Amino acid sequence: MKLFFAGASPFARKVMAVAYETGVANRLTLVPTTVTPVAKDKLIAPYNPAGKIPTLVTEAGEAIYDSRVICEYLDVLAGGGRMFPTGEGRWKALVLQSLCDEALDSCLAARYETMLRPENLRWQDWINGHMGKVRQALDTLENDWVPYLNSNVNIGTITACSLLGYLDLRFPDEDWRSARPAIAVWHKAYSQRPAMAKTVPVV
Ligand SMILES: N[C@@H](CCC(=O)N[C@@H](CS)C(=O)NCC(=O)O)C(=O)O
Repeated sequence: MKLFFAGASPFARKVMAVAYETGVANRLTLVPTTVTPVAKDKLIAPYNPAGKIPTLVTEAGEAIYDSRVICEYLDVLAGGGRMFPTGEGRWKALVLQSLCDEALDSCLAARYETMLRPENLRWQDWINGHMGKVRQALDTLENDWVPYLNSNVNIGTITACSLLGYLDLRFPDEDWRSARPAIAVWHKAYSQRPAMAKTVPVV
């Protein structure tokens, strides 16, 4: 299987972490690429009209995207039910994934506004609005999710770790730890898992 990915992408990190957790990483051939909304990779477009990474091409040549779908596909390939709990437990894991995916979408929206948009067109209210959503998600993690984070390993916790790792990489001045000591402790410990240690984001 071919995975279009980037070493700094938190969404690609989710996929690689699931691949390591479930033991299918050796079935992936990684195709490094750099994409932004204004610089597409023409190799990805035939598979994913959005042109985003991660995009997976299966052994049968089928395209699978986005990260949520790829992660679940890999979990099923490995037998199912490991990173995506079945039964009642499924919903908590998926909601945690969505909480953190939404925050990541806002991180990217703020980053593109800062890094990509020509300086005279940048809109500070847009950046503030998106970073406000990120901070709200972090507060929700700190206030509501710590017992869950401390006692589960699944797609939700992988996504939470990817979010916090991405903040450290791209928003080093965002002091997310000071007011949120419990998720800071969790993140430090969870980052030691081989699946997370092997996928630390790099530029
Ligand atoms: N919902 C998608 C989001 C993927 C995403 O935004 N990836 C970024 C890189 S981290 C990207 O491809 N950006 C290029 C673009 O927006 O065109 C997922 O979960 O895979």
